Amino acid sequence: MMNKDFAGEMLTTMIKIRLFEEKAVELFAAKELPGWLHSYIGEEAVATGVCLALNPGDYISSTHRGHGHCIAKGVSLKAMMAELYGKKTGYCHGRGGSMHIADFSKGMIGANGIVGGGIPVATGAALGSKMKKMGKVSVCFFGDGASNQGAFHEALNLAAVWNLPAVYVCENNLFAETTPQSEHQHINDIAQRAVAYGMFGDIADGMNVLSVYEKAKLAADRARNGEGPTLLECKTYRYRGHWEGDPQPYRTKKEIEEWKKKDPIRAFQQYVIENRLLTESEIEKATHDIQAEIDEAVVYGRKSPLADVQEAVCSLFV
Ligand SMILES: Cc1ncc(C[n+]2csc(CCOP(=O)(O)OP(=O)(O)O)c2C)c(N)n1
Repeated sequence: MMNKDFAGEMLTTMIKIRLFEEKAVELFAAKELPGWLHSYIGEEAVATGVCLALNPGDYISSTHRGHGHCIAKGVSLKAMMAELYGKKTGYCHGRGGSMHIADFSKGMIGANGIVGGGIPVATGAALGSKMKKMGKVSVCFFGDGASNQGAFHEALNLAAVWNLPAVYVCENNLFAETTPQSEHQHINDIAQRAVAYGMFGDIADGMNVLSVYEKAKLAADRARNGEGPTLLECKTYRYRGHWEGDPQPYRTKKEIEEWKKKDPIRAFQQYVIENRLLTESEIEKATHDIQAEIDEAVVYGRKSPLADVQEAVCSLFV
């Protein structure tokens, strides 16, 4: 039910993801962050709507574009930023970087640089939850490209056969790296694939956090009530390149600008103001506080020590 607190949580989660990502982009361009960076800007409504439909103990697995999922599940911005910096105080002690953040205490069971890699992981967690009668739902996020991986088909088939409490959230942002969806699969709606496994398939407007929340809540409730898994496709769009530095010859600036008109944060901000759930000054204050939290995380990441060289070597070989 929409009330002031819930609307505030939805909006601030999306703003936190956007501002974190903008800062990460800036730091990466300044060569402060090593490795690779895949920005989630534009897709904030998906992680936010799905994670707010879950209980704190529920599981999520994520992808190479995973910062938004982590933030929506409540992980520490400091430990995340430190991991992006490759520092000892990061989630993986600086060994994993941007694509490998996990925080089991928050139910965030792992981001994954292997496309589709998180799908069997979340399926295993769903199986564990069912076998141990834990009552937890397991969600995995993945892209349209990942829906062509063998792991996707195997995992969804087993989840249906075993009636697992799983929700498969496909973030269809219309591109798999540089390949448009129309060139890598012969369907528009990935949710159609649910039929092949005998599970429920649904579609949400991934630029509308309320649409995502509503569909994710239905799917999570079904999973928790023993009614089996769901394939939930969220139609979305990434504003930036596949990776930071991507020259993007595969799409036009006009297309990007068209999608920005549907910006999920601006749209929801308008909704909460029109419905008198929040005021502009409340939103301004919340945004200011979030920026301060992110700036603190950056200082923490910057100042933290690098991991010891010995830690880079597996203890088996020392
Ligand atoms: C198994 C595997 N194959 C290829 C790659 C290289 N790769 C990284 S991201 C990506 C595209 C993924 O597209 P999609 O699943 O749609 O996610 P998106 O990047 O759009 O969020 C590819 C092919 C990889 N990391 N892992």
